[in-house]
Amino acid sequence: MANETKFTNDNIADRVPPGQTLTDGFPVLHYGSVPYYNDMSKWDLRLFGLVEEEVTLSYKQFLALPMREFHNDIHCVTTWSKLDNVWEGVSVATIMELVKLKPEAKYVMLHAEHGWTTNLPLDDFLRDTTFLGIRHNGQLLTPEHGAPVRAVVPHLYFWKSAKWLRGIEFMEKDKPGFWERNGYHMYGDPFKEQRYDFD
Ligand SMILES: Nc1nc2c(c(=O)[nH]1)N[C@H]1C(S)=C(S)[C@@H](COP(=O)(O)O)O[C@H]1N2
Ligand SMILES: [Mo]
Repeated sequence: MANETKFTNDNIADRVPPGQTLTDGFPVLHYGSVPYYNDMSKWDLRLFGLVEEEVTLSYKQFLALPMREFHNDIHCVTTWSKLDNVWEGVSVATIMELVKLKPEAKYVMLHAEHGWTTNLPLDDFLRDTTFLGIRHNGQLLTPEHGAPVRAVVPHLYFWKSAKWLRGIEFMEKDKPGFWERNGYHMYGDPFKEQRYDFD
């Protein structure tokens, strides 16, 4: 079938988690200030922690990785959901070809600009729906939405989708990231409404 998508209109209700409202806009939400990169030679992406050899990718090296399209729905903990996003980015499978994980690695910390972090289990990071995005709905990411590269982990609340990604750390034990230290849930499944640490 030409133009096939994963989604059909008759299952929209199933795609909206409890307590969420649909938006056609694309709200901008983050803590702190938006980083603007004028000189891309200052940007890199570090793969570190429980790997045999640490890898640092320049922006040029990152852009040379194979990219593909991803279609998903996103769910923000502040109760908006946005369906049918079309992204372009690098799959996690492609990223994982660059490093050899040590067997103890069980969790991931995503590191963003200004020291912002978010944590997730390795298996969630390795899902084939998780990716590092550079484009959203046909446009390069704007600085506000995480340019040049953001993580996208669509099956968890959108705070796990680190904007301005600069590092991926592989860890043995789970550790709270920025919002997780400030009352948000360690895992954040929108369909289970895991919003806060007491949910
Ligand atoms: N680096 C960084 N990434 C971040 C955040 C942040 O504060 N810093 N906020 C998260 C939260 S709470 C949300 S809801 C989404 C919002 O992404 P958007 O502004 O593109 O909609 O980014 C997530 N990624
Ligand atoms: Mo959020």
